[in-house]
Amino acid sequence: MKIGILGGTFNPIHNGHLYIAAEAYRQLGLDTVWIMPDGIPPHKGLESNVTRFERIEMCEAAVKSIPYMKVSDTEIRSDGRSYSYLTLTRLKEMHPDDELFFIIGEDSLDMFSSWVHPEIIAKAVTLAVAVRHDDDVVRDTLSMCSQLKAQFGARIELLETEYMDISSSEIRDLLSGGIYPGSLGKLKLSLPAPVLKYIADHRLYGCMKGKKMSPKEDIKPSDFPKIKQDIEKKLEKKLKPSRYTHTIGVAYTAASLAMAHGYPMDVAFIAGLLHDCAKYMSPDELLDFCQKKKIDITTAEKRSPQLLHAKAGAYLAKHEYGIEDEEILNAITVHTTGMPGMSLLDEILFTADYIEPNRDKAKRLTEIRQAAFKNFHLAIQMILSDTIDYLKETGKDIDETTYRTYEYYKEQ
Ligand code: DGI
Ligand code: FE
Ligand code: FE
Repeated sequence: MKIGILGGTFNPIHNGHLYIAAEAYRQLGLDTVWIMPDGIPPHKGLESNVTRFERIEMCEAAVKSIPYMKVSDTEIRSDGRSYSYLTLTRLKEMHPDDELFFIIGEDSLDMFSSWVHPEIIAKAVTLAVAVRHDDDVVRDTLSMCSQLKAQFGARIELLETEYMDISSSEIRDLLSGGIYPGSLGKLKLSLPAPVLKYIADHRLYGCMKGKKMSPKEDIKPSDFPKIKQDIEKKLEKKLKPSRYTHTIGVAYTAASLAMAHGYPMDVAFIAGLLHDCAKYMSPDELLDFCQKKKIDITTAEKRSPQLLHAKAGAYLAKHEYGIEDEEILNAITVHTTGMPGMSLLDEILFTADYIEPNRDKAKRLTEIRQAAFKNFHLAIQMILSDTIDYLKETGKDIDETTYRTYEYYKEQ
């Protein structure tokens, strides 16, 4: 087999990386290309506090729809310093009968002789060098190639590529200003859609900074206990004791799911606390309230007004509890019926509401609880399927959104 290996920090992976990988595949007739994120590179620390787990998941999201690419965790698992010569010899030992192509840019070729043990690398792999389509650059690269061939016996293949004006550091800069209409165009051009979604869902690179938690400021770890306490005090006065107990259960379960799936746990906790904050209202009161506040009411909600506690809850969270974070407000809005393509926080809240420890009526609870931490989307699909069954059995009207959400997660 001919295997291409594209190493890098991938912080984050972007379309420039995928382009080079695809050109190597095409021009060299490779069978597969492995995207291999590094551990902590010897020469630089990471500038953002993105974890290796998040970098690898972004890579996985990026290659998901490309059949010939996969993500290799060989290097990222090696703790600490990861020198290319070590990783590449290990890979060669693991695949003695395959031909390995180490894909690098022409700028890295200049540095090659200063890498640790270039002669070992030259033995283990063929270098596939992406060269910008430019006469001067090609000429310089060719002369560098003959030098390296003579010095190390390197095997080198050239890849003709177009220059792409994309860099991870520029993407990080752009993201740190927030995802808003002005930055979205460039971000969409630079990043595969599933990677951009992952970044937004997991709030990486400060991209949600513009969205405030409260009128005052974002939740800082030091503010969290106070915000939590204030909301709890208010809720305890508003809700029946059993509803309050459920609420606390949802908050802690949402925080646990956030830990498991890589979402800020304090944000998930606040969403959990407030999700049923409108539950003290009767169906008639909910209808009244929503009419007064000009919240639109669907036919399904007219027939089953208790569904409106979700929308009314989001309204109260904003106006009574001072929450401005759109992600939290949206998660509350959709917590009862779900929504196709929910955000990570939506999914966390939707699931926490169903599985929190005080719940005991639903069937398959043990299975669903376990799935929620192991195969998240399967858990969501099970919840929707069981909810629809339950609503049918009890002769209740099923909101069209619930159906559409079920169809969506069945496909996932
Ligand atoms: O507010 P909670 O009781 O904690 O939980 P929830 O917000 O998920 O509401 C649960 C109720 O909502 C449960 O009885 C099922 C019902 N429900 C969910 N989807 C639909 C629905 N009810 C109707 N009528 N139609 C739906 O599509
Ligand atoms: Fe609810
Ligand atoms: Fe609830």
